[in-house]
Amino acid sequence: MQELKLQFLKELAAAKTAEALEAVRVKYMGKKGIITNFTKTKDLKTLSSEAKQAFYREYNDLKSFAADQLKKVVPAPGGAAAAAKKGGAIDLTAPGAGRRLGALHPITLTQIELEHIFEGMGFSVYYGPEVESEYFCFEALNIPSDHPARDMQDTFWLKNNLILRTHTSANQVRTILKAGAPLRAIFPGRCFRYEAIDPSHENTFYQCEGLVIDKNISVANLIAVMKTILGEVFRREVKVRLRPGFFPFVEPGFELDLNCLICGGKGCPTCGDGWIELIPCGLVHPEVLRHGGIDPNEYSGFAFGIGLTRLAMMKYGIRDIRYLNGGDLRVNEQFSTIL
Ligand code: FA5
Repeated sequence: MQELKLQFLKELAAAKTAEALEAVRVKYMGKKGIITNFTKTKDLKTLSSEAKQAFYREYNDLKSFAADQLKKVVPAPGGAAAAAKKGGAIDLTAPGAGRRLGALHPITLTQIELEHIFEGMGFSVYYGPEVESEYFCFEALNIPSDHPARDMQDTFWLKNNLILRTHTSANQVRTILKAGAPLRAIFPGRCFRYEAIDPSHENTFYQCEGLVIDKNISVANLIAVMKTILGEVFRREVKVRLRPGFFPFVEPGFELDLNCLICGGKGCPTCGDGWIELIPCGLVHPEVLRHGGIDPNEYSGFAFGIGLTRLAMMKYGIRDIRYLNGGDLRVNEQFSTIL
């Protein structure tokens, strides 16, 4: 449903005329629309009653969300003619009702752009759950409960022992189990950490994980993909540095830092020392492959975790991460013409 929602939003934002908006309405919310008929395409018989309830709750939210979005931009059926019939004459001198078009959030814009670039390179896009189990977030990634690496990501725990995922890496083993090998996938999404907030740290932020599993994968493949992505996103020469980094689910592991585009590398409150930590990465640890049922003697792979929120900041010159979650329309409205 997340995918469907994003697809709907993309098409709605791309529709620039009344006809195009109406076509989007019919496609998704018309009598034979994709959202209207979404439940018919799913086999719900096997679901437990709680799962069914959760499914319908999410579906109803999606329907009202789509209806609300459409209400904002699609004119009422019949428009002025219908109004004239109902209430008699219309005052043609009255000011128009005005139509305030919304704008996609800069993080959403960056996510859509990354999805397009990766899809062009043969990657599939998966979205994992934000409420996650300890197993997929840590254990399956070679981080047992007593491992000091858990302290690197301060975790929000729920009362039922589930957690808010601290990183999109939580989707690695889930996806391997679902899609098997060979695999080329990205998983963009929201992550949560109990963090002290500053210009480059939020408690709620986005990452875009990437995972490639195939035969004879090496660090050279990883670097080639990283270079291509940064070239496509920034469309200009950017300075990066690669240094060793430790993550229990990759070996070897690296930190790819971007020379700060806010200060040009001089050092500023956003980056500190002129470099911004952007894409940790490395070759997939054999233990992770084993958790996914893959033989590490046959397959190898690489993984990376793009700091999507920070990438949006660098791309659009946003110097403080707090602007992005602040809900100040003056920030968002600056992006209304981009797509
Ligand atoms: C991780 O989360 C690893 N899962 C990344 C990874 C994936 C490594 C695959 C190896 C292989 P880290 O904690 O460094 O790593 O976060 C990754 C990126 O997310 C950071 O470089 C940064 O850009 C972004 N990030 C992390 N914490 C925050 C935060 N509090 N606010 C904003 N962005 C953040």
